[in-house]
Amino acid sequence: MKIAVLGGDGFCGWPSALHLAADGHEVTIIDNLSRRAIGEKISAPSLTPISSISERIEAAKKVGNVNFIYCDIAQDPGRFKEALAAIKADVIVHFAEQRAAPYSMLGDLERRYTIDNNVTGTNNLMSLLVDLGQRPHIVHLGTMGVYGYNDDFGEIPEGYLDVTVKSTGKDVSITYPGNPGSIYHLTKVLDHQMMQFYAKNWGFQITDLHQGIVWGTETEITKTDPALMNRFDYDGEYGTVLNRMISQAQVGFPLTVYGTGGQSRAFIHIQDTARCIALAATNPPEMGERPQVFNQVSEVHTVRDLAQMIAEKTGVEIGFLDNPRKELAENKLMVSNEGLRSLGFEPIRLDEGLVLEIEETVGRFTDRLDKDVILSKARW
Ligand code: USQ
Repeated sequence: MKIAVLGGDGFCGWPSALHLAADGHEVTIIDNLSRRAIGEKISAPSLTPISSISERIEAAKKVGNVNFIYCDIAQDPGRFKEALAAIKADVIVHFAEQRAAPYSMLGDLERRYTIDNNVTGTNNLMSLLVDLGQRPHIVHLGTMGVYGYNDDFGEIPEGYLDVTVKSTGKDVSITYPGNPGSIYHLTKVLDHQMMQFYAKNWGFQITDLHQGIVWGTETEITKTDPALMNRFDYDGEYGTVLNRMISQAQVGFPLTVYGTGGQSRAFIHIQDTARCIALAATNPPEMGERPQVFNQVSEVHTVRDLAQMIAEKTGVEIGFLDNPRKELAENKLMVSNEGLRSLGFEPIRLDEGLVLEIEETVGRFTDRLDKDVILSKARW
């Protein structure tokens, strides 16, 4: 198939694009390189050395058919339209969004940038496809954070909740109530609503992947060539919790557990992200149906349990910090991941991959770690 990967230079987009190319698809990455630019602006470097986009694409040609178009899909709809018209994609995977919750909560500029970039980018995509008369399968990277973390509705289903309406007694399936915890998470709630409208009105096939917190760095493919290496974020704004703690352990920095660490979250390894994207891309819903939702998650842990696991394996201390975020101090989390499992998804387990990650990837680059960027500046 012809597959366009929007945001294919980022942490999840890059290994997913390579995986799709290795599967034999013709892949075009569309990206404005904003992740690299924000990294420089806020001094949030990747722990791993990553190649320039031209070096990446040259190396990717050995994996499969990969091309690159520089385009800002939110700011430059004209160029974006030309690219979509030329590619005529069968599938469009949409990662092209500002993806860090703490970054989105730093201040007015970052709140507006995140909303403008993410919501306009998604609307531009859908709206341009309407005018072009194209109906590719859209695979959108959403987040588990759209559901929020109260456990009033029991196990979190995949996108939709079966309820009985009190006044009529009718059984209906409604969109799971959005309960975002940051401006970033809010944009994914808005994206979902928008895509639901486009599917209903213009007949699209859409898959929304509500993904958990990604950990790990490399996939089987990115490991094969230093020019293909994936980025690894450990700073206070872009680093996700498990990768942050893995890297902190390497330099003896007390593990930054926010609050009691009783926050339960869903996790997935980066290799599984790439696999799930490929599974989703090749399994579209029926045309015009409301978006199909898969919860792209492997397992659930509390932050505290993860910190203990890393402390036991490495001997580093746990440093409990006042929680800079507005979130439940303790929560239960049960999540269904039936959709992807029914398509054959067999997740990598955290206890199997953790030591390997610490030793093989992060351990090689600890001299590049800047302790000054570990603590988060965002407060809400
Ligand atoms: N946390 C700590 N210590 C840290 C960093 C985080 O205790 O040093 C805690 C946070 O308070 C939070 C949990 O760990 O309770 C997760 O934080 P995170 O920064 O790893 O994840 P989050 O901000 O939710 O965002 C990340 C990605 C985002 C993705 C989301 C999936 O940046 O793109 O959508 O994970 S999910 O959280 O399932 O919505």
